[in-house]
Amino acid sequence: MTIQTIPTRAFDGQKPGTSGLRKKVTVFQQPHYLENFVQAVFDTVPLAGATLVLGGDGRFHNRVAVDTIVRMAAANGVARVLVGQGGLLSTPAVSCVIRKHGADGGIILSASHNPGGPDGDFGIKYNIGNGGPAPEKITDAIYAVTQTITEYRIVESAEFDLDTLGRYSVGDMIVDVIDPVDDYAELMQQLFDFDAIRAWFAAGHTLRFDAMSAASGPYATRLLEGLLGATPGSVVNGVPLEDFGGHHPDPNPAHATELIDAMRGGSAPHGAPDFGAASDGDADRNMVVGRKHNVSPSDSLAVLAANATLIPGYANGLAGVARSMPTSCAVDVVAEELGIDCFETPTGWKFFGNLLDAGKVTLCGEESYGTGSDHVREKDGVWAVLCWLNLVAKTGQSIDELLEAHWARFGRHYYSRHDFEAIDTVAANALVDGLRAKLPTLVGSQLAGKRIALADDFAYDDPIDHSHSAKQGIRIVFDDGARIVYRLSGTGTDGATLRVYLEQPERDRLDLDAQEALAPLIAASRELADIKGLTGREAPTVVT
Ligand code: VG1
Ligand code: CO
Repeated sequence: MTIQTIPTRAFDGQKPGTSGLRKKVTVFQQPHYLENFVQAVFDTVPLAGATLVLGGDGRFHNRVAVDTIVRMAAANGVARVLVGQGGLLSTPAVSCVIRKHGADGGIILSASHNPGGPDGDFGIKYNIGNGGPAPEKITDAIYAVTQTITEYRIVESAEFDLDTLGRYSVGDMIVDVIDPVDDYAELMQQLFDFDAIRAWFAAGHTLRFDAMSAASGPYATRLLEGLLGATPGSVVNGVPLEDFGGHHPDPNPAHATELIDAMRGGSAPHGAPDFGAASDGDADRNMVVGRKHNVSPSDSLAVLAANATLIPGYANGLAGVARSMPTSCAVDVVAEELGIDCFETPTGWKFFGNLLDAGKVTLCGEESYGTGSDHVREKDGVWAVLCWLNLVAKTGQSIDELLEAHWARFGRHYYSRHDFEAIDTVAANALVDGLRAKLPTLVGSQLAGKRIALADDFAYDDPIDHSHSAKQGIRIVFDDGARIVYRLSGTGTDGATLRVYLEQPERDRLDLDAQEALAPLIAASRELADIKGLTGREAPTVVT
């Protein structure tokens, strides 16, 4: 095995965003582009002699990238690589495998909910030994290396069969091709009441899980149809495709329309299923859908927190909970009632890692259809669906009944996110700068018929490692707890995406349409930021 040292030149813009480095496939196909980033990881994190987990969501370019990374790992002295068969490992499965096998880190190949295929997106992310996304300190260091890199190391070829389970040698390095589902399925069986869920299915209840032709398919099929006895065919779009069937693998009401139609009774031959769910490209997001309601992710976190002790893995209660800043305060109300801490972090799962490691929180979530717990260090789509199935099976209540009972007890936080995608980057920055400039004048003034109580640019001081993260989103909070939040996306690959998050808490009026309940805030959010004037956009491209 000859190690080659290949001269290279730095590329601009290899800065990881909210969740790794995401670019168009065509950008990743440039010679040396992926290699530079991977070498920057090896130069930043000492992985000589280490065990590394490797896999991706199966999108176009996944297999090419797996081969390159295995050859670079061998050249950089890695001792052992655990790679998912076919190059497939969901994001939560990577986290699970890192933890279970005591690996030193992992590389995940995914652009998550972004579309795939030759014209779609690709991405790469480094996870640390706790199984979670590398914190900013490490991603900043990786980025610094990419700016000055002059060479990378690689071996010419790696002889192993990615499609056949087993142990291979690549020079001195071991490559273990592992079943992508086994470790994850075993962990799920430790957390949930499989007997109760099995009995629920055996009683004739039905489920539709839309894997959106992405990574959750094999996991959902094994667990739901295989181990839990859901009728074969309950998992739809269950085979991962390189282009996700041409769809946007994003489980939200805008992109999982077939599922929503089925749950409203539209296309199902025997009426709507009892339980609806979907997951994203790399299986870390989830959407839970009842016959009547789509469960908003913020509500999902709150309902799970309130009922966690019904799930065996959480029977002893929760140490605390955490939510990203734009996520609604529904879970805060539950935490207060339970007498546990509730942490507010910046957007992105990496900010939950320290809190989870320190045992300060058990559950965490984001408004972007992300929910998770201390069982791994990533958000976890199939896990969230099993949580809800466990609650439904244990209580005998439907998704809609659980949700309505929750609102009746704790009040309802009407919530919506309006995205203005692919807007001009200069205009987007001007909009945010304009809001920042206005902040000092806002407190005490009236907007949407209410008084503004707080207006700031959210900053976070990590209570564990004391790192400081500034400029994490503009918050406008009203006297009654309503909020408007603005931030720019850190995962897009086309211009800029402005996200406007809207929240209105209500104690008594519980059955309004969310967009109607939020109408005054929506109008105010457009006016305050002059969205139309600065971006030319009359309306958002996606509403969730
Ligand atoms: C988005 C979401 C954020 C999530 C991130 C990664 O980031 O808002 O909550 O953690 O995607 O999710 P941004 O910066 O575009 O708003 V995943 O499932 O795409 O890895
Ligand atoms: Co994802």
